[in-house]
Amino acid sequence: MQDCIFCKIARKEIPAQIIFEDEQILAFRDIDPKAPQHILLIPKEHIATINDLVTEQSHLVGRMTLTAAQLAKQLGFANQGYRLVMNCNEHGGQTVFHIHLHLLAGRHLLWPPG
Ligand code: DGP
Repeated sequence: MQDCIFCKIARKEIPAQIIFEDEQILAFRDIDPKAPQHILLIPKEHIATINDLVTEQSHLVGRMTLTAAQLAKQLGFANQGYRLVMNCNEHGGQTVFHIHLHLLAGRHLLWPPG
C-alpha cells in the first residue's frame, strides 16, 4: 500500500526504532509511547483491520504474538508482565489502518481500559 505509514516503515522509507525483523514480521517502538515499554508488531503484508484477516493469514497473528512474548523475555519484563492489544476501527481506537499488536509494559497497567 503506497500511502500506509506502517508499510512505509516496513519498506524502510521512513525511520523507526526497529527491534526485530524477519521475512514476515516487524517490531518497532511506538512513536507516542503509552507505557515505559511500548512496541508495535506488524505483519509486513498490508492488512487494514482485524476484520479483513482471512484464514490464510492467521499464522501472521500467531507469529506476532509469539514474537511479542520473545521480546518480553529478551527485554526483561516477561515475568513482571505486559499487555498485548489490537485495536479495531473507531470504537476500538484504531488510528493506523495496518494491523498492529501493541506490546505494553514497564508499569502497572489499569483495567478496564478507558
Ligand atoms: P492504534 O491507535 O491502535 O491504531 O495505534 C497506532 C499507534 O501507532 C499509535 O500508538 C502511534 C503509533 N504510530 C503512528 N504513527 C507512527 C509512526 O510514524 N512511527 C511509529 N513508530 N509509531 C507510529
